[in-house]
Amino acid sequence: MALPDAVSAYIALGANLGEPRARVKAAIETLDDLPQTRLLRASSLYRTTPVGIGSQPDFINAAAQVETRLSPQSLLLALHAQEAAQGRARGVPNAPRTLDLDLLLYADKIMRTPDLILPHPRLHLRAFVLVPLREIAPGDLPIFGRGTLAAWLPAVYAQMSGVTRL
Ligand code: PH2
Ligand code: MG
Ligand code: MG
Repeated sequence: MALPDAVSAYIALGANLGEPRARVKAAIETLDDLPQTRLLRASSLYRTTPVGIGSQPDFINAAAQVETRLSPQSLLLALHAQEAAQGRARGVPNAPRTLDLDLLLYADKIMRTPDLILPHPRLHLRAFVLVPLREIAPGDLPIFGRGTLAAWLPAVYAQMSGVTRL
């Protein structure tokens, strides 16, 4: 890795308000500008049907891998700052959003605090996360304590028709 002592982290990107395609593209590039952090890989953009939040506009989703020297908490704060910079209003859970940046995996870290759960607690249940992630990560990527990335894909088979690669 180019940053000494850096670790790999995976981030899910999503947007369904404003200009979601442009926002997700811009957000991917911004990941490379975060302190102590470099963008390693980014998936294609996907148009996805909303999951678990009723009737909303379709989402644009993507996944990215970074290497970072930030702690998980610092990385999360940097992602939240980026959401705010792109105009996201927080407050109403699951309201349509201009930009959602979720920390999926941070090295092999398993943690549970009020602010951050790693791995992301719903990552293995969502095709809009697993499909972009599979594009940039190996199938044997461990989703810690819950098997591999490839092993989880069949579990979201029913959602696959709602995920279109752009
Ligand atoms: N994010 C959610 C809830 N539902 N559905 C899709 N398709 N894409 C998302 O990014 C998404 C969702 C909560 O963050
Ligand atoms: Mg989310
Ligand atoms: Mg979020």
